[in-house]
Amino acid sequence: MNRIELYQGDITEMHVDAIVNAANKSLLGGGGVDGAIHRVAGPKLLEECKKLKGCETGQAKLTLGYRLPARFVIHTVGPVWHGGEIDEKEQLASAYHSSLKIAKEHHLKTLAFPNISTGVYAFPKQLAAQIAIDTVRDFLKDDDSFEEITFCVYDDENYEIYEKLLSS
Ligand code: AR6
Repeated sequence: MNRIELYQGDITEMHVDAIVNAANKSLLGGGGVDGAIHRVAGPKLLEECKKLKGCETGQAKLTLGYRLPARFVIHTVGPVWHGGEIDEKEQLASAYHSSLKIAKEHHLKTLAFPNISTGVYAFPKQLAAQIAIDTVRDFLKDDDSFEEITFCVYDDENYEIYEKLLSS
């Protein structure tokens, strides 16, 4: 059974147990997918985020989803791309891994990821997709708790990259 799916669209509309947010270390909102998630979830999400006291790069923290269709939001912080020489690849893998781990700890079955770090944080899309897919596939090898992990892509370039990689 293939438990990895590809979907193109707005992650804030997804009916899953949790959506992952590509946040920054403050966890106090921002632009991109982070801004969209806070807009749809409403002000209670920011209230809860304030209590979390931030998050390190590569780590993840969970909140409720409030007005989102998703029950929970897993906020993770991807690395800013600086050329690839300062552990960006490991940090991106860690952001995916930490999100999966916290989802599993909370017995969540369905999870959707955006393309972490590939917007404002400028991580090369092809490399980011390879790391995302490898990390999720690796996690699912020893796991039977998830029903479905969806890669939610927004732009056509990421859609084409994921479509190719997932079929190989
Ligand atoms: N649904 C799904 N994907 C989306 C959506 C959406 N509604 N909106 C954008 N994307 P980015 P980062 C895609 O910049 O690079 C924020 O200000 C987008 O096309 O949101 O990790 C945070 O607060 C791209 O492929 O996140 C941080 O400061 C992907 O989401 C910083 O940006 C990630 O782009 C994080 O930068």
